[in-house]
Amino acid sequence: MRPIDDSPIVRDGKVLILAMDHGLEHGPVDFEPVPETIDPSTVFDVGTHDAVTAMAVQKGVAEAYYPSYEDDVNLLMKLNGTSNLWMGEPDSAVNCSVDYAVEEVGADALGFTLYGGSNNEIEMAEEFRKAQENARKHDVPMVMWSYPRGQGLKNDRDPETIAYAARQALELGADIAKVKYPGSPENMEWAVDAAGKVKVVMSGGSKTDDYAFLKQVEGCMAAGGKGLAVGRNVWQRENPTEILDALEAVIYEGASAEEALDR
Ligand code: FBP
Repeated sequence: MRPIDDSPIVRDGKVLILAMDHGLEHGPVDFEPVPETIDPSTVFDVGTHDAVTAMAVQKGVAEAYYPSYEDDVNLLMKLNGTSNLWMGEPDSAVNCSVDYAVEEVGADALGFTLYGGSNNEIEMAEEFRKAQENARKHDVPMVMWSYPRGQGLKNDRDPETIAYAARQALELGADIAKVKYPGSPENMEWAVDAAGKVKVVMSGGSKTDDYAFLKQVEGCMAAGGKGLAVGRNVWQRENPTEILDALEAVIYEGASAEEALDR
């Protein structure tokens, strides 16, 4: 990894990535709770909140919508991704090159999913290697969605598995490791320790209530995590600004979940 604190996607050493690649990964069903979010502009508007340091989207969405937001939003281009319309061992197609993302679309950072433990891990790691080395040439941070899954894994939230996922990000040269929250600050601390100098951020997950969600983020920060990469827990809320205000307090100001909700 390289120091990335001077990157536009980092604020005071922390990050809050707003992810909106769900239309590909899960399908339009994820937009049903707040139907207007099917229009990517609605979520880009949310991404202009000061708490958000970057928005993670796929190439097509970036090409079509980012030009209208480039003054207000930092772009994290997700390089690989796939639909859930097919079945089989986890895998992800490389949909965008590093050169195209940075030179043609103006990406400030790059994102790549690695399904450690999948029978396709070797191929994905080799694809990551090419992208990571090219990212270095362009001096843009590389975020790894480090999501162990596949037929060999019984529990992809097991603390040991999450610590391994965080370590994989360090070993393979990511700058930020995005991992699922392993259930407690103690377990998260193991992942943070395993990742060494790599910043570890928690993945948002499916929508929960405000307190439960903020408590997890508080736990992540207490464990030495550096923030959050979140989608549904922000834009599936009727008032995403409120939760982003609270996240801003927890992530950048060290507030507890209770304090953030009382403001
Ligand atoms: P959420 O906060 O909505 O979970 O989004 C984070 C994310 O990593 C997205 O980038 C991605 O589309 C989604 O989760 C994938 O979730 P999963 O593979 O666990 O279904």
